[in-house]
Amino acid sequence: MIRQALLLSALLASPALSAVRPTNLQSSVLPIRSRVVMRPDGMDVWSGRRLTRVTALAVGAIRVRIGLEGQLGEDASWAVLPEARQATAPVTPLTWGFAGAGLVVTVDPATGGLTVADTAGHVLLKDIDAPARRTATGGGAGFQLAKAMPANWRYFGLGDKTGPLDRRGGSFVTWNSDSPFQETTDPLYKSIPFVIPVGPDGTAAGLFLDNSWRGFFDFGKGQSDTLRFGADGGPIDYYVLAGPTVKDVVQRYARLTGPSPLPPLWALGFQQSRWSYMSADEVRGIAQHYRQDHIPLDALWLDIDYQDRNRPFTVNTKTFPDMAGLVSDLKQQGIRTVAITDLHIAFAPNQGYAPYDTGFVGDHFVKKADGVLYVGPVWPGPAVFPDFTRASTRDWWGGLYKDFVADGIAGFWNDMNEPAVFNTPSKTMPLSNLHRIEEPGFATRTATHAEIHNIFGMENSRATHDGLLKLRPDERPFVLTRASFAGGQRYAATWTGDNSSTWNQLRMTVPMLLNLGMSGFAWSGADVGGFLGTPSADLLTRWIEIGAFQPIFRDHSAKDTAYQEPWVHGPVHEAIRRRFIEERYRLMPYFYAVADETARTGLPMMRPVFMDYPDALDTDCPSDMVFTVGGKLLVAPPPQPESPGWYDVCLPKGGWFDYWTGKPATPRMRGTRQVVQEKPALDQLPVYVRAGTILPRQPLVQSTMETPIGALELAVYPGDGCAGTLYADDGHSLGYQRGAYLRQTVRCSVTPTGLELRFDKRDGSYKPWWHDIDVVIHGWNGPAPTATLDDKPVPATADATAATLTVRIPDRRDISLLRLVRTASDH
Ligand code: MIG
Repeated sequence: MIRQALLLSALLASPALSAVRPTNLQSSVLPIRSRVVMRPDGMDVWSGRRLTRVTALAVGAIRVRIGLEGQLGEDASWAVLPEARQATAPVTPLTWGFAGAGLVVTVDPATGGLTVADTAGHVLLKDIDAPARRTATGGGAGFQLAKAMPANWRYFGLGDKTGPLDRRGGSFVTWNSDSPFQETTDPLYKSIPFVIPVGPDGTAAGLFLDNSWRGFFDFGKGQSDTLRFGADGGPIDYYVLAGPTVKDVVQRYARLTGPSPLPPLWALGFQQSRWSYMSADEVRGIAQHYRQDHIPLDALWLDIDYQDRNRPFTVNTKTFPDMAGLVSDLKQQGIRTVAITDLHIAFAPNQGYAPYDTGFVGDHFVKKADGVLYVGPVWPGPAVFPDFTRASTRDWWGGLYKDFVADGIAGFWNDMNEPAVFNTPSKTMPLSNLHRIEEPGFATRTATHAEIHNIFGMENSRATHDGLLKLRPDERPFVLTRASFAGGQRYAATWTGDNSSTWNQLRMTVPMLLNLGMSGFAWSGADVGGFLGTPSADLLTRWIEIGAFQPIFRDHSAKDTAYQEPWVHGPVHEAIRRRFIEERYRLMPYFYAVADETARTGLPMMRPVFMDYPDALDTDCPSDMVFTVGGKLLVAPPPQPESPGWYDVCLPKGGWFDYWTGKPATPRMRGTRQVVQEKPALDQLPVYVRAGTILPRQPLVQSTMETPIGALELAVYPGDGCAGTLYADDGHSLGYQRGAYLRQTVRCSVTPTGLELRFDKRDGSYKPWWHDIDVVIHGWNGPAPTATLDDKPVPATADATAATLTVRIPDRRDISLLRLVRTASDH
């Protein structure tokens, strides 16, 4: 035993794994209770009847499937892309294990338990005892796994659960629930069984339990050194993703489950919603108020009361007599319309309600265990529930959008899709209800609601997404879903559901959205101003300030609450709120360039600081409220936003600029940390820019539909690795997938005599709106230099007070060089 252990630790410590000779796997030195059978892409471990199959995948992950009774579950998944599951990687056999996919997996021969390490020898995840065991849950079909939790590791992910950013010490249930929430409410609307363990030096891994049943994750709450997780049924099927960094893990997870696709540009604008604007006239009034007050706005949302008797896919023609007219009038003002379409279909036989009639004829509704149609009460009264796990039902559902699409409605909102059911203690349908599965990889079979529940909302949003794509084949679908599962980011953006108008809940938006972003959902938001209750003037102002830097920026509130549009608290608050919404629009070229990065890599827009600056893991600065936009803008709201006193903001090592003044930040050292102290007045939010950033900005517009007038701005913050990316396309079609985009990197470097700005060659064929570029160099002291663009002189203006230098140049499509040389006397 000891010899074997020494051998294992030597292997794990060895960085040069390729140097390790393949060894005889069926070693007979020790009392062996497990048997390893190598496969070209992994191994099978037999321990008694238990089979553990470990497969190395090309995305840089291993997949572990365990058959406690010798039988593996279906090789199928709602979450993981088939191509990612099927692309396996070759492995190098080791004594009791293998190296492959950037990981080293070893088996404890006594227990069959697995240890997964990286190639540098860091243990990432280690089974405590056996690889899994049965539990009493789910009538004995449940299972549980236990992994060691080293004392100084942190755990992120699981989507928008409540509680601190670090899940350690918490315990959570994965069961999609209609749960208006408070500080510790669990479970919530989405289930994303994905966790990112992170070591103190930033070493990271991913852990994804691919199981749709009711499950749980206990991060050392039950037992402080043990991560326990499991589910009430279904296959034991999980993935361990290689790092080595958090960024790598998030990108691998995106390759496994699909990245959040590029949203339409308008979805990044400011959006106003309410449950509900009760008539077309009221909606027009809101639009008019926005335009009169010059507050930018891109979308207005119609909640359930636009419908006839809360029946999805109907319109109350008394209050909304001309939907197409309303939508087109709003569009004239640069405002898109989004409409809610809940999944529950009114149980209304023989009433000429087409969604029910066609759904019934097509046999599209979920049935009870006895085969009789299931009817449950929701907003329309008695309702039936589409069987979204069937491809044919999703097709039918997608077709229901035909009229709304013809009316020009731009986006759709899938609410209540946990699914929520009224008047029942479980808040959902009976677990014994039967769904039919028609899905490649799965056997065509029925499945109980217990198996399908957590993926039901995701399949609802998939049906909506796919339907919209069929109806408008060249438009990016925009769907907002409340319930979802791992992988659901492929189909829809999401929001955190029913929050409240309290200061605490404003605070909670940050860790919730950060963990959603690390769990694949880059496009997410929390109701700005809070949904339940009425925000004070100060709270709404602060919320708009912070929301302006979060991915989905939508003000929404519940019935029986006061109105919370930006103007409701008078001109002083309105002016502050307007200024922050405007800043969002000025920064739109940067937001959009990050969105392009997200679509290609899976890296979210809103990130924990440590994602780009691992030294931030090492600070003792309060960090749950701090985040970056795309890694370059660091937003540091007050940890006590209701009464900000002085607080420290830790700036990761390296240079930073104050975004608002444009001047270099002047942090003080506190131990090894650089710290700035802040005490922002109500109209201020601390934001810093990383030195070495080039931020694209644009002139103010009232909507992303409006063409900016003037030049594109490139705000240059000199520093190490100085670069920025320009991205543009038409903002709404799929043309970008066929080359109709613009992507261009711009780099800057400080030279002994000044500064140089290099434009790389532009990618893609899209012609942007701008003809000129204003290069604004921050931290420039002294007079204007000699400025030449590809050796031709261009005018440069220095502003001593702002410490900026502005150079106007024509748009640059090709490689070109802007050279700034201080005149000899200024050297
Ligand atoms: O039972 O459609 O979370 O955003 O305004 C409440 C009405 C139903 C819950 C959603 C909320 C929405 C509301 N809905």
